[in-house]
Amino acid sequence: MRVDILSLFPEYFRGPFDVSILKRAQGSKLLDIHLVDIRNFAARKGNYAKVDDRPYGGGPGMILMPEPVCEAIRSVKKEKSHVVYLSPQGKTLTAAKCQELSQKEHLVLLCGHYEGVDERALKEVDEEISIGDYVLTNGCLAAIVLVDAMARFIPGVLGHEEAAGQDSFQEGIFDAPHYTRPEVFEGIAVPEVLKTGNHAEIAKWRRKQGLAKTKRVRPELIFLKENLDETE
Ligand code: 4FV
Repeated sequence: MRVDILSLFPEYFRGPFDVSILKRAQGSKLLDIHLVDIRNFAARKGNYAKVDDRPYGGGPGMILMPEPVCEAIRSVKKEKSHVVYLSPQGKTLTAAKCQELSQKEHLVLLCGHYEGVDERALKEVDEEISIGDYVLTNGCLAAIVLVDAMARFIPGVLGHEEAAGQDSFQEGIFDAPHYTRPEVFEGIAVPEVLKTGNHAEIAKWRRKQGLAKTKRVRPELIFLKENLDETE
């Protein structure tokens, strides 16, 4: 999958994409990430490229101008491209959305900066996605989160032992508690059932534990799941 990430700080992405699973995914050409600097599409006065301006109607901060944003999007957009604008005003990112995006041929990610982007630039955007109900200083972080969570669903990105299919939220509920050696840690022993080798019993215990914690911490997920199951 090709991913073009449009931002004002391409250097922001050094690090997260250069290590571990995402580095390996690029090495094996499962993921082809390109960083585009929106400033390269701005009108230049001398060596100054203006990408932001004050908001019409007043108010704090600056707004990303429509021209450089639209030109940057059009510089990479193809027939099969899917353009996502990362912003707090988008639909909240979920595992299901990550799975859906992982099947796209070409993703174009527009990172928000300043107070946001001129609304008219959104005509080039297919959907707006938020990573959560809080405001970041820089939209690049949201793009990193999306690429990371989405890439896990690309076949071959995760080794078999890390299959995304067994993830939290795959069934709409939390993962079960995990244990590894030592068998007893500071007086706390690993639950007996996990040492029985009885896979049916272990799977039952894990599901029960996952459900119990989901009910306690995120009851709305249970509500969603029950409704989802009913509709399936
Ligand atoms: C955000 C979010 C987010 C808004 C102001 C960047 C910031 C600045 N993006 N999910 N939450 N973006 O807070 O996606 O432009």
